[in-house]
Amino acid sequence: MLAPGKGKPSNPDSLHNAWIATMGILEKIAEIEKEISRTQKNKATEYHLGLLKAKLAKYRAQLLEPSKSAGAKGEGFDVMKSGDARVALIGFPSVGKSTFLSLMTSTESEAASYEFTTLTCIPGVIEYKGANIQLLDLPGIIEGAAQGKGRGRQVIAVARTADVVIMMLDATKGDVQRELLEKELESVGIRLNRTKPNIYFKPKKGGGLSYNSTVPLTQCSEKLVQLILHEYKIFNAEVLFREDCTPDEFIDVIVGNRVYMPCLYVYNKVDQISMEEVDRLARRPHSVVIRSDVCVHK
Ligand SMILES: Nc1nc2c(ncn2[C@@H]2O[C@H](COP(=O)(O)OP(=O)(O)OP(=O)(O)O)[C@@H](O)[C@H]2O)c(=O)[nH]1
Ligand SMILES: [Mg+2]
Repeated sequence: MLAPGKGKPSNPDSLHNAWIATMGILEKIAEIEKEISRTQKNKATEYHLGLLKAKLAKYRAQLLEPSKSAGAKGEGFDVMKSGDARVALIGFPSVGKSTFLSLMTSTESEAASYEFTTLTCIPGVIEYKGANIQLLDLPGIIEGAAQGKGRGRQVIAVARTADVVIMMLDATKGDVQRELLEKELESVGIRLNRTKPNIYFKPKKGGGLSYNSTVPLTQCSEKLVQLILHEYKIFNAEVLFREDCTPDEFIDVIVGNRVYMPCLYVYNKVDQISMEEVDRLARRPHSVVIRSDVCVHK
């Protein structure tokens, strides 16, 4: 379905073709992921693994290209950026995102005990030391969100525009939610709490590969770099490693459209777990523990 006034109506044939193409790519991604997981990591397999990872990144990029026939799939919600910073609330359904927005801002976002209560993006403003912070409540996302499950793609598109992501987690659900969401965001090129790899990379018109490093490299070699570049049909380029990066980081640099974003892990509903557990979660890096269903007078 297209939003009113956005693009032409989709033709069922082209939608069907787009669906078949997507299924083909998904199958290829699943095959490569399987192969990577059953390949032992050692010196003898490093080239094979590097190549598989380059292929995986390529198929994932194809999956994320907005398809011409499938309408506004890759678009976010229409919410204007405002204030000094934008914070996106990302989390599974019913973890308490809307409760938190209503608690922190003067905006009320409906909260309820059933899943998928929020269906769109609801902005609120937090004023802190003279700064206006735009807090965005978003629909819950689930596994497979990056491939279009639920409103996953739209939610992720909004997350890419944020300055900070708050990953809200249900403290009673253990680490499963966090691992799944990190995987989803990772697969669409969002890198959480990591800095951009310090690699200079410039494709050239000729002259072959000029490969150099200013530090000893333990994870990449000239041959591996060349193999990965060939996968992207790049035969002439200047590559300078300024830190000991992994093949994945090198692939990120070639692909280029990665976003490096700070993420705060917020464990909500700590009233439901033991003090020892609260203490354990609170000591994790980039993590805070909260309870958001408290009544306060604003
Ligand atoms: N025990 C407890 N319950 C909470 C807390 N915060 C929120 N809840 C409850 O959790 C349920 C879901 O809260 P919502 O704020 O609607 O969750 P959401 O993440 O916005 O959910 P979706 O919009 O479906 O993605 C509601 O029944 C809230 O009252 C908390 O800190 N402790
Ligand atoms: Mg909600």
